[in-house]
Amino acid sequence: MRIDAITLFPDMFGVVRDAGVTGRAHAQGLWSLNTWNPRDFTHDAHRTVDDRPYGGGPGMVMMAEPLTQAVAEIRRARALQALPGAPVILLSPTGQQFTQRSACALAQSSGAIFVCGRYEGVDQRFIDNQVDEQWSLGDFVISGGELAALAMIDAAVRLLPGALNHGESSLQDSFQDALSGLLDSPHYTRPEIYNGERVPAVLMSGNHALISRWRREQSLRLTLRNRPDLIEQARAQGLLGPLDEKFLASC
Ligand code: 9D3
Repeated sequence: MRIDAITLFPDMFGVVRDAGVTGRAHAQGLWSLNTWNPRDFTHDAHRTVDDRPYGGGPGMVMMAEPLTQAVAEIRRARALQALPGAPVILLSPTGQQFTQRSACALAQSSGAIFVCGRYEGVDQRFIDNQVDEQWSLGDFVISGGELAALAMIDAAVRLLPGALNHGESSLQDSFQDALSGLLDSPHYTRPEIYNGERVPAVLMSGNHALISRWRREQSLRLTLRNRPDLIEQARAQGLLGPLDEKFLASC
């Protein structure tokens, strides 16, 4: 998977390229990353990438020309390596919300060209002519597209075959667990007693049927409390059995 990112802050991408699971996957050659600074596609002395909004209003708008030139350069670079075309994805607070489904789709593709906005937004003519999709991280405001792109890259890369150790299963994660559709249950490790608090006895019992049922009930309780929408979804998909319903009724 090849990721290209157009960004005024290329240093921010060092984190995902160099650290943790995504850093190891990068070192293994499972994915590659190239950053492109719009300032390098300007021609004026001040290397201007933004200007004031027509019609007035606060803040600045990213100009179409440097972004368009960057996309053209990325397409040339990809073609030179005989790589297939990649969608241009603008990170935007007005985009479609990114989900685990989006992460799976990205992980199964040959990559994407991420455009990270800064300031108030991007000239609409660039969006109309160059952008295939717009993705948002969720309903909150961050200062630019970079942190959103980093989160999305991380979410996709960890799904690449070979990215996780055997121990680090992505299958049991919340949302990824296609079988349950519930949030993950709590975890405990050594010591057995910490600050006077014991690990739940069931986890020490060696009874795996009992442990499974306990984890299921913890998942149900947590999901009901924090994400009742996911309980509804699981119910609609027929993922809750009579034992689950009985337990939920007792919560
Ligand atoms: C008052 C209008 N603001 C929109 C809510 C202006 C504005 C704020 C922040 C315009 C752009 C930004 C920068 N944010 C992103 O580029 C961004 C983002 C986000 O803020 N939230 C969630 N996902 C994303 S993806 C890119």
